[in-house]
Formats: sequence, structure tokens, C-alpha cells
Amino acid sequence: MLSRREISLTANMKVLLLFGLVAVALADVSRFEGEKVFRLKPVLDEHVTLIRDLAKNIEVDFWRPESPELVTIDIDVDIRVPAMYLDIVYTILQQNDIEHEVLIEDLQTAVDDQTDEKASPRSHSYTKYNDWNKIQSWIASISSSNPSLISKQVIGNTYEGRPMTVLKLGKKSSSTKPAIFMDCGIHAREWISPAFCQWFVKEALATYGSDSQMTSLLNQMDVFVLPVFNIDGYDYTHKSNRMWRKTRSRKSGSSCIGTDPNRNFNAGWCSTGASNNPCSDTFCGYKPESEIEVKNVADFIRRNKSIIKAYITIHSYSQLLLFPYSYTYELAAHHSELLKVAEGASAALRSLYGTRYTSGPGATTIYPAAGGSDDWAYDLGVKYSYTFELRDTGRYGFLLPESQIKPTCEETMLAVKYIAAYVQKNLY
Ligand code: DDK
Ligand code: ZN
Ligand code: ZN
Repeated sequence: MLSRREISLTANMKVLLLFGLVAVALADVSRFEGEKVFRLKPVLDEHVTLIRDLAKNIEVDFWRPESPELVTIDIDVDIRVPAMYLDIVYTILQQNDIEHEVLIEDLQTAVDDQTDEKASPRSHSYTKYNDWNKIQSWIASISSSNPSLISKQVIGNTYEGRPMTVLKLGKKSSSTKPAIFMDCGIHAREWISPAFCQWFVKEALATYGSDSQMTSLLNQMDVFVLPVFNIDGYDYTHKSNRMWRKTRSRKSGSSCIGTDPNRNFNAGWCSTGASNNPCSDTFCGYKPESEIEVKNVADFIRRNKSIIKAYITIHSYSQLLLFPYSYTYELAAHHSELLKVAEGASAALRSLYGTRYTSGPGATTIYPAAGGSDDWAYDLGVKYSYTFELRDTGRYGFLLPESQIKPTCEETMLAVKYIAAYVQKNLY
């Protein structure tokens, strides 16, 4: 005898078999007509199993959490489903009473709506999503705009040979100053992230001399900004596949491309919340720092270890302010101080438009995930190590409309400035 639930499970599996039992790597399509983004709310172990099985059998792109292994009971699961699989997904959700809603009705429409195409040709703008070409020329022009406040240095090239340029903001000084390191664009599809780094650089230059906090910060400290960490991936999201997350490195032994740079740092590497499968969106790579982009950043931070007092990395989406650890449930040695600063920063952020952030250690606040840059920097000795997950909470996800760039950047400035002020106050 089979229970009703077992029967429906078996039926589902038969349907799934029709689609082949081989895990399918997502095809690199540049159009997303008819695709939907669902939010599933698994409340039973069977729901979790079904969602993972679904991922094994059809092309499902996990937006949150970022891979099927990270799905657990009682969390929201946001997935992108290609049009051809909508019927089977609906059937499985309904037959098994998995609570769900549709976040995005038609993904291509959301992709199109994300950019205001009115003003063409599009030039560089702080309130638009600039492609790599525009960001590269912006880096060149902004870094020569004010030599007493900004300079640039190339820290290495990406896999495909693009230069990774770090901008140094801070009043020129004869002595070495303590510094903050911030990167954006570790993940290619999180477009609001590079937009924030550009905004930060502009604001720092524009408000130096008028905003007392920014003036004092840049007088006493330097801020290193890497506007786009994963340039190859970012370029790829503009030209081929808007939903790409990883780097673009090839490897022998698999036709799948790319490694998750935020699983490739040497911090509990690949022990949890990461995949050994080169086709996975959370592939940890063949060894720590196998990705040249990760190695370049890690080398830069190691070289400047004695002066770097804070590490800030910008992602999206979920509205979280995370700190170590993600690779273990153990609390960081400075847990209460890190939490206190995160809560202060979140309160500052909320004061502008009421946007609510949750703060806490990565492992319990989002999901366990090893090989992250924040954990690595922290274990290296950079005490104030934070990961931002910017707007929104899923209404648009990675496709945050350009109209939200300005408010998102303004509120995030308040949080980053709060952290910077705290670090500055506690220097000596
Ligand atoms: O890399 C991830 O999956 C998210 C950002 Se999209 C962050 C995970 C927690 C911080 C990594 N230690
Ligand atoms: Zn990310
Ligand atoms: Zn994210």
C-alpha cells in the first residue's frame, strides 16, 4: 500500500523521468520569454526533497538560496523556471500542497523593464546600470579627476584578460594611512552592486570638504574600492546571459564554465554550502584561489594586511548585513561587537526610506556557505568584515529597476559610512 502522498510522489517522478534524469546545465540563452520566478515555501521535509529533486531533473535557476543543496524547511525559495517546465512545476506544487507565489510573471518583461531605454545612446550614469565598457572609461576619467583625493592601481587581470583596477580614495599623505577595502560585483548578475561602488566613489569625491564625516574619514584613512570584481561575468550578463553568477573560467574535465568566486576563498573551503560540481552555480573551484580574480584580490589584501582595518563586500538581493562566520555555526571572537556595528549600520540605512535589513552571522542569517571573502578576510585578521545583500527582498530580485538605484545607493551610503566611522573611531 502506498499513502496518497507516496502515490503522488511516484506519479511526479514518472513525469520527471520523461524529462530525463540527467542534471541539465542551464543553457546560455539571452531571452527569457515566458519564464517565471516562483517563491516556494517548503514546510515539510518532503517539500524540501521535492524541490531538490525538481532541480535534479529540470533546468531550475536558484535565485535564493543560490543552489538546491541550500534549501531547507521554512525558508523562502526563489526559483526561475523556463517556460517549457511551467506545467510540470505547477503540477508538482499543487499535488504536494507546496505553498507558492509567482514573484515575476514574465522574466523577459522584467529584464526589459529594468532599464529605462528612453535616453539612447546610453552614456555613463550613476542612476543606470553601466556596462563594463562604460565603467572602464569611467574608472579612467574619475581616477584622473582629482589627483589629491583619488588614484588607481591595477591588481591583476581577469581570466579573460580584463584589468582589475582598485581605486584609492583618501587625502594624499606622506605617511601610510589605515584603510578600508570594499569590493562590488563578485557575482555577475547582482547589478546593483557595481552601481553602488560607482555611487560611493562619486559621493566620496563630491562630499569631501563639505560633509564633515567624509572629510574626516578621507583625511585619516584611505578607502580602496574595486568597482567590479568579476568583470568577465559582468560583461557576460550584459552580452549573453543576464542571469550568470560565476566567473567565466574554463577547466579541463568539464564543459561547464565558471566558479563561484564567493566559494573560492580559503576559508573552510568547500566544506559546506558549496558544490564540487563544476556545473553548479555554487561551484567552489578545484582549489582555494583557483580563480585568478580571487587570487588577485586575496594577494592585494594580504599585501596590505597591516593597514586594512575593514573589509566590505556588496551583493544582492535580500536586504541583509552579514558578518562571519558562514563556514561554521561557531560565533566569531568579536561577535557582539560585529553585531552591534551591523545593527547601528542597519538603523542608519533604515532612517532614510524605512528599508529594513536583518543583521547577523552568515551561517544562521542566510545559509552556511564556505569559501566566502568575508570569512577569509576576518580570519586573516581584518576584524570588521561585512557582506551586504542589498535590495530588494524578491519583488524584482536581481532585476531591480533603475529607478531604485538612487534610493538604494543613498541608503546604503549611510550604512557604509556608519561602519567606516566606527572603524575610524576605534583605530588607536
Ligand atoms: O555568496 C552568497 O551566496 C551570498 C551573497 Se549572493 C552571501 C553568503 C554569505 C556570505 C558569505 N560568507
Ligand atoms: Zn552575491
Ligand atoms: Zn545575494
